[in-house]
Amino acid sequence: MGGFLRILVATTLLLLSVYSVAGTTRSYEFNIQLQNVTRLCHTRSMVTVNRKFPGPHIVATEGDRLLIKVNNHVSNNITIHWHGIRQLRSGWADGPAYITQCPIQTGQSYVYNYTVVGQRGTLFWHAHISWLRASLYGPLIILLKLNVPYPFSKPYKEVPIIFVV
Ligand SMILES: *[C@@H]1O[C@H](CO)[C@@H](O)[C@H](O)[C@H]1NC(C)=O
Ligand SMILES: *[C@@H]1O[C@H](CO)[C@@H](O)[C@H](O)[C@H]1NC(C)=O
Ligand SMILES: *[C@@H]1O[C@H](CO)[C@@H](O)[C@H](O)[C@H]1NC(C)=O
Ligand SMILES: [Cu+2]
Repeated sequence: MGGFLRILVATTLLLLSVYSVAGTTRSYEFNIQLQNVTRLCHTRSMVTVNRKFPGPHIVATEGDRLLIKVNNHVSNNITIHWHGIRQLRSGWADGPAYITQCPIQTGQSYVYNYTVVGQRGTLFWHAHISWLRASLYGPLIILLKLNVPYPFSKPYKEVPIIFVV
């Protein structure tokens, strides 16, 4: 292999490894919609994400960037907060209405854009305006980087459980 080609290959491998350390981008779409939900024989019309209650799982690996596009199709103003995520230089993605952003109004969209740095485990996301968190919430799971072991023996299975009080 020629010297130049060898340098080119080495540079490419270096760039690839830097890229994998920097993490990937994961995109989600949250459609805020009304949905009839039945629990214990009673049916209620509720504000939901993607017609699911609880809402969808967000899954990321430590170091990833998350892009979550929220489209508001209901008459309420909406914001979503990523509970426990340290927003490093991305405060406008934190979610509290009238504190870090104006609410997403009916028919409008907003892209929450942030990286997950130095954190792992199961957190959750919820609405951060009025009482909408009563039906707008779901798990936010941050996986360990590849080849990083659990700080305990590897579980046989993982099931997210959300306690709402
Ligand atoms: C919920 O149920 C009511 C009554 O059956 C119906 O009028 C309404 O369209 C339903 N809403 C949705 C979002 O399915
Ligand atoms: C929705 O947000 C807008 C902009 O902040 C505000 O003017 C309006 O009063 C809000 N609507 C409701 C129902 O809170
Ligand atoms: C997300 O934020 C990064 C860093 O500020 C920026 O480079 C990128 O363009 C943003 N992406 C979107 C879709 O807003
Ligand atoms: Cu919270």
